[in-house]
Amino acid sequence: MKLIIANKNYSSWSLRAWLVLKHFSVDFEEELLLLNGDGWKENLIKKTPYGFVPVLHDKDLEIAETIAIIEYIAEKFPDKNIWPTDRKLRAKAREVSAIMHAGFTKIRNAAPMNLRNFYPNRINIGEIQQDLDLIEKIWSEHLNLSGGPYLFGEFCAADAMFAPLATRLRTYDISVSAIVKQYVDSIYELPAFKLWYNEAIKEKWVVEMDEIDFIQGKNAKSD
Ligand SMILES: N[C@@H](CCC(=O)N[C@@H](CS)C(=O)NCC(=O)O)C(=O)O
Repeated sequence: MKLIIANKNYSSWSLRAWLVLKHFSVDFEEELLLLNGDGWKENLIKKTPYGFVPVLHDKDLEIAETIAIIEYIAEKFPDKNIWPTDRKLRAKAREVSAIMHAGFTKIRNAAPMNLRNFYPNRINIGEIQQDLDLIEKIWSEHLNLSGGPYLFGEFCAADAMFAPLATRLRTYDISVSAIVKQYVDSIYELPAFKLWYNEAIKEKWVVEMDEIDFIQGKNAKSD
């Protein structure tokens, strides 16, 4: 199996799929396509079905879209318990993952994943408050029910879906409740996450459109 990903410092969707494969010890190789440099988008269009990563290759099958990749892995390896084993919890894990996949656009746009940097006091909290409230609600509800350290107790696909959001809270030093902060710490403590993170922080490529200076400059211009 091969997973096509992009820059580890910036590519939040790549991180989600990669974390599932790595944490659950699926045997795979990876290929990294750049989100920067001349012709990066043309290259992505050439090498992926829709011009986006991640993409999973399993022999003659090519699957795009993070959720579809995760579901394929969960089906292919049912014993790995990529989703919670309890049916009701599994439904809730899929529910919050779907919310993540379709939403949180305010925080995703205002505060892109940027693992190697630390940018305190840069985000206008008012602009992302709605998303922060949702994070507090979803994470605290499930952490209180499960007792942690992950949303449904053991790490599962829902945690992989939320991992990039957790990193944004740290990168932009966003103040959160104790239970949410503890969850962010648990993501950073996951061995699979550490592997990705240690490679991400060594990367030197800059994806300008994902840098806070660019985003805030751009916003200022369109105001
Ligand atoms: N809905 C897609 C989103 C994938 C996505 O946006 N990936 C980013 C990298 S994190 C990408 O390929 N960006 C290329 C571009 O913006 O043209 C998924 O769930 O996999």
